[in-house]
Amino acid sequence: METRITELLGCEYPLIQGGMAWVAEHTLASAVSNAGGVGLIAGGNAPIDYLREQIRLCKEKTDKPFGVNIMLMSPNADDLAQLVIDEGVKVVTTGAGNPAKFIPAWKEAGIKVIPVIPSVALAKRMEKAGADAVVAEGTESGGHIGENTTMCLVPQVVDALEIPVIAAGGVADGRGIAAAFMLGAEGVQIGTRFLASEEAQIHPTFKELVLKAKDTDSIVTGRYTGHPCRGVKTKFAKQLANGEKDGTLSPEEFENLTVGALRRAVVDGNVESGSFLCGAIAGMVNEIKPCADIVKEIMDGASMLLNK
Ligand code: TUI
Repeated sequence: METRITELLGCEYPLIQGGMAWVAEHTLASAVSNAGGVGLIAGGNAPIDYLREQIRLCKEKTDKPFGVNIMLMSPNADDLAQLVIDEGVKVVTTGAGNPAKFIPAWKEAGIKVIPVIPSVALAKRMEKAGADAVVAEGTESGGHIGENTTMCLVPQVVDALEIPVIAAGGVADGRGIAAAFMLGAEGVQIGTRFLASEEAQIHPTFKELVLKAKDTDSIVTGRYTGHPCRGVKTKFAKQLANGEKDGTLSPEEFENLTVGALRRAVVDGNVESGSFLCGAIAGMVNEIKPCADIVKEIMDGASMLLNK
């Protein structure tokens, strides 16, 4: 399935793995790359020395292209922007901000630059700034999200840009890819499906929550802080949502409760105070498999539908 994305990234399939903070480390990223997609290591808020090690370990595990996701709200974003150049990373995606100031240096270093964007306006700014492609991320996605849905956002971004568009949000099988392609996307980004992979180095409780989730089991919290996030509707997430709704939690109290909550979910499996970020498609994820099987199954399904 060749598109401008497979050509741009030098991969077999037009599929990149989501840059999930605390989740996307070298074991997962290399497994997705070895399966023919493009795996990503997530920068999140992690220290630079840890990320340098992750990049080097990933290179040991795969000779296929892989990338790094830079979360632009991280205090380490500037250092990570330089690290990807120093370490010869081939692909960079960005999230939670506008990466325009970094793009010239990344292009100079030969890096393929793919900002994740939640709106047409930002997509246009990224194309002007020199991005090679964009990920148009619908509100169905896990983690930090915008308001527009994948179904509405993707075709509008496709119409507005010349560069290729990767669709994200609500894609977890071949039907999702086929649908994204019908909207004009030339690739997909998939996150939630890989939470339930053998290689995902996350607490078993997190995998269980994803496997058990139904269609209505994700929730968005934190709109009033300016950083809305989608995750599993645990008791803790419902408490946050209620506090936000009825005004019993101020934005400051909300922020205090959620500091470190991603780590508590991913590393500790702590359901009392952890934020288990995942997409609205979690209800469709019912089995833990190796990444190679997940990628093959998804791509076979997509090919079958698109060849019909
Ligand atoms: O970035 C993500 N998803 C994330 S980041 C994350 S870690 C985090 N922790 C606490 C608070 C916030 C994040 C967990 N999940 N997805 C890509 C994405 N980017 N979604 C939305 C955006 C975005 C939002 C605003 C991109 C650009 C943007 O631009 C604003 C501007 O500066 O113009």
